[in-house]
Amino acid sequence: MSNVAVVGSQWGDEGKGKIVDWLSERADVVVRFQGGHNAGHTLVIDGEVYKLSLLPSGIVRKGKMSIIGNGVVVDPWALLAEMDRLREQGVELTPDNLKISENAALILPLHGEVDRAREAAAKGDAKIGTTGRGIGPAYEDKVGRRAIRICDLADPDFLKERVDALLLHHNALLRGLNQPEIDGAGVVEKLLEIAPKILPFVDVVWQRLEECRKTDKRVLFEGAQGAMLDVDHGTYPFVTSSNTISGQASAGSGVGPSSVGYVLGITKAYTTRVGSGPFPTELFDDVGQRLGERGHEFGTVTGRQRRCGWFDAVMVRQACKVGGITGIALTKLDVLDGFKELKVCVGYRIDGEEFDHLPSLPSKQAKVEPIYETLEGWDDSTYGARSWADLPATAIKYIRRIEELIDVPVALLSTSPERDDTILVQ
Ligand code: 2SA
Ligand code: MG
Repeated sequence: MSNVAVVGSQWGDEGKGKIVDWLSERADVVVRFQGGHNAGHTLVIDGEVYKLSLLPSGIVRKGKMSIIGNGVVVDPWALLAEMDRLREQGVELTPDNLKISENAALILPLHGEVDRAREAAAKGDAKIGTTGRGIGPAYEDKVGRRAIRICDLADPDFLKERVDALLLHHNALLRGLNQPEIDGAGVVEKLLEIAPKILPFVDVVWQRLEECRKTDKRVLFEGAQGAMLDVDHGTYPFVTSSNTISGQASAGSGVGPSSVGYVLGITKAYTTRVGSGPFPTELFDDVGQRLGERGHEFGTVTGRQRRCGWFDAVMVRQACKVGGITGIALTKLDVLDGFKELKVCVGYRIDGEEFDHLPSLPSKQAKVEPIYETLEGWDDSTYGARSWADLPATAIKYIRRIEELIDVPVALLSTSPERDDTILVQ
């Protein structure tokens, strides 16, 4: 196995957790390179359920190194709480198996407050439907060059200067809104309180990764969210605030693009989305409801019900191209068991004009009418199938048609949440 990047090819929740776990068993190092605790993966190992949000999935396995890369925004309190939870479950966390990049930006309590206040103030369609974790405001401060970074925790005087510079910006906004200003000394005090718990894990991550390259260690880059939530390539402004595509694995951890290796796009056999924004194949009828119920489509982070619809081959093809996806892992095929017929979106119509891609203009995205192709369904269960021969012929046809439409091969097929129910496609 070369290095592998695992990314979502739709709007997140494609089932990355299971595949990442499956691959992390075969990797030496697992790296998160974007997002923050807006991600949520549930891992089931030997009957024990682990809920991960910020920590890389490799953390629950012995002998693996887990890395939080510079591209991640780190809420240190959320991180410490997650570490405590895992320790209670018997997971060992030491500076040997967990490394946090010294140049990662922090999420502060004020970021969560700004995130939630904005969402509360936004009217109807303008709500993004964020996870309320402060992700957007934290990335804004990073790009605005006023973020507090992990390394700043080691220098109290410098930290104080940085907090003052940050609050110059935030307090000006609060004054304009007639809101009470934030006291800088209080922020510094809180940060210095947790600094001793975080600093032992801080490291020069790019050097660790360079050592891995030299010693042929296998690295797994663990993406969160999905391509259509990418801040550049997604359904902007209804996106998260980081680049979620494979290109970010390089910049968000400090390795060259050629070190990223194989790009595995996790792809659900239908489509779901949480939060607002365009969704061309969304179903508002009993079919959509059935997909949601059969697929248990509720978010791991916020528990929100996910919107459901048919497979959108136009969107996944676009995700595969912008993210250089080498092969896909197709998940949750069994949710489609028992449908008489299945629809797959093969093109878009906007104001009577046909499109082979999703245009960037939001007013156009909102008007997309999907052009469907209808495929025959299957009666037999595909749940838990462990070989190609266990699949109904029409299910194989469905998979082959998807490959053709997205122009990328299916490399893995996941047929249940169990790790062993995974078919490697040759
Ligand atoms: P935010 O909080 O600023 O990132 O929210 C902006 C939009 O991004 C959406 N979003 C997500 N959508 C699906 N899954 C997410 N996390 C996954 C999970 C983890 C994963 O909860 O299981 O798949 O890696 C996630 N995170 C953010 C959010 O709904 C807004 O539309
Ligand atoms: Mg998820």
